[in-house]
Parts: sequence; C-alpha cells; structure tokens
Amino acid sequence: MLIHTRHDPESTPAASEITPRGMYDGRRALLRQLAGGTAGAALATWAGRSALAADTALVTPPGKLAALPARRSAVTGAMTMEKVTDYADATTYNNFYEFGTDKSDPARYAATLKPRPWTVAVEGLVNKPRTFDLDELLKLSPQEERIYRLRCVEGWSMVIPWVGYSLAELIKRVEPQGSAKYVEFVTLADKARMPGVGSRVLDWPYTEGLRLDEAMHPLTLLAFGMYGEVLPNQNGAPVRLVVPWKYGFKSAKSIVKIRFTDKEPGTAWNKAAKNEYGFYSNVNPDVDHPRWSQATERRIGEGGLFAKRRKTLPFNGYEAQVGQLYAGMDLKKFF
Ligand SMILES: Nc1nc2c(c(=O)[nH]1)N[C@H]1C(S)=C(S)[C@@H](COP(=O)(O)O)O[C@H]1N2
Ligand SMILES: [Mo]
Repeated sequence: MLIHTRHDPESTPAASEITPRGMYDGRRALLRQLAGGTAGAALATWAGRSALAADTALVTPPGKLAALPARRSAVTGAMTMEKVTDYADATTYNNFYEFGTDKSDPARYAATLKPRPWTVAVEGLVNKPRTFDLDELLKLSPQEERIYRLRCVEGWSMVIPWVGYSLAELIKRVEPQGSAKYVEFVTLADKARMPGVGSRVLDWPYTEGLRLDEAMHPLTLLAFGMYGEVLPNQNGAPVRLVVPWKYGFKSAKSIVKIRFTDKEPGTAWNKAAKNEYGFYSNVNPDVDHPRWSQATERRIGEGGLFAKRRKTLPFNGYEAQVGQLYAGMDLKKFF
C-alpha cells in the first residue's frame, strides 16, 4: 500500500492467459483417495468428484499447525478450479502492518501473537450482544473449506483454501436491530506483542467495515483456518474476515470486536488516505488507484518478473454472486 515506485500497467493479457490453467492441488489428494493406485488414477476423472461425500475437504493439510477439519462448502462461488497458491508463499508474503510493512515481516515477527486465549466481543445495535470465547466461535457452525481468490489492492493475488463459515451465521445469533446498517471490525492492537503498532503508518487499531447486507452475504467468510489447519499467526490468527470480492485490506485479521452501527464506520486505510482507499473497495479493473492501474494482477507463485500479468475481473470474479448488492450505485463514486 505504501508503494512509491510507479506500478507498471503492462499490456492486457490474452484471454488464454486468464483462463484457469490447472486444477487445484486438492485434486491430487482426491485422485489418491479415489483410486488408491496409479492405474486407477489414470482412469479417475474430475467428474469423479461427485463420488465423494459432500463433506470431504479437498486440500491436504501441510502438517505445520493444528488440523482444522472442514467439509467442502456448498455456497455458490465458494470453489474455484484455479491452482491453489503454495502454502509457503501464502504464509511468507503477507500484509499485516501490526508486524511491519515488509511482506516478509509478518512471517518473521508474528510468533509473538498469542491466538489463545481469545475472545471476540459482539456489540452495538443487536438484541443479543455477547462476548464469544474462541472455542464457542469455532463450534458455532460447521467449518467449511472455501477456495477463494484474494486480490490485494497492490496488484497481486493468491488462491487460498480457507476454513471457516459464513459471517451471517454469527450475525443471526446476535439479532441485529432494524437500525443496524453497518458492521465494524476491530482488530488487536497490542503494542507489547506487535512491533508495528508503535509506528505511525496507521491509526491503530486496524479497523474495517462492511454494509450489513455485505456482511450477511454467504460468501463473506469468518475464517479460522487455511489449508486444513488453524490460521498461521501471520495470516490473522485466530480469526479473520475474508471478503473475496473486495481488495485484500477489507479482510481484517485477528479480530477482537464486531460492532453493529447505523453509520458508515471509519476504516484504517480510508483514514490513512481517503482518496486512495474508499469504504467499498470492491475489486474493480475500471477504477484505477490514483497511483497505479488496477486492470491487471500478478498471481503470487507464477514465475517471478517475467510471468504475464492476469486481467483483473470485476468484483474479483464474484460478480454473479455479489453484483446485485450494488445495483444502481455509481461504483466510480463509491469506490
Ligand atoms: N489487522 C490487519 N488486517 C489486515 C492487514 C493488516 O495490515 N492488519 N492487511 C490487509 C491486507 S492489505 C491484505 S492484502 C490481507 C492479506 O492477507 P494474507 O496475508 O493472509 O494474504 O490482509 C488484510 N488484513
Ligand atoms: Mo492488501
């Protein structure tokens, strides 16, 4: 976000370059499960998916952290055929400014974050305000695996198999009042454990916000894990948001409070530079960031400097699912 070099817009990629090239990693595990042998594997096809129970997750856990079993999500748009980003990339190239502004800082310094014990206070315009302990939250609804693209406002993207459930499940439990129109997310700001919180890059704590209907959309994920395991600290342990049709910064990490309000809440990046980061921040190839184009993106793990950039899709490719939320809105004005 604090990028001072000029972003190269590069040429628009050919359609062939934006076509998903591979099946996701889980397919390999799937073929193993289905076939149990090389001869069988050759016969097993993608269609064999249907032979699996719907509650089978697709990604093999890397075995680094505690397993977080999940069933495959049935939510429309929650899966993609694109190749999943390597776990090593997804856990070493991060934005988590509480631990520093360098992409490698979170992996290096986030070991001091203590994801347990942890509570999330849910308050504001709800009939049943309540503080949830992490274990209560984990059990609130069945854990689902969802393979989402995450597109950073800086122009790179990843494909990550998240584990969690729709934020709507939590929202229903606390019963928002009729006057509740927005949801604010407040994240941990612990100076003692987060070296970046001493800096003045942002107005801590990092906060984010959604309109209530965006927060209730089934694709909006309250995530507790990725790659079949609990979240690594650098990815926002123990609980974060993932809003796949918005720029990555809307997906707040290490959430400690969720507040229902009648007014649009301030957000960390909007406060830092309001002409650069709007409240909505829907992924939009037609609205440039003031300092660079948003028309294309670089998929992390795809061959370094010489890899072709991909075309960025409206709403990050989730337009069919979420476009209706913005019917009639001028998305250049409400960027
Ligand atoms: N608390 C907090 N949440 C945050 C950030 C941050 O700095 N602090 N960075 C955001 C940005 S800019 C992005 S792109 C994503 C990155 O998530 P990832 O590191 O899991 O890929 O987290 C978002 N959530
Ligand atoms: Mo980002």
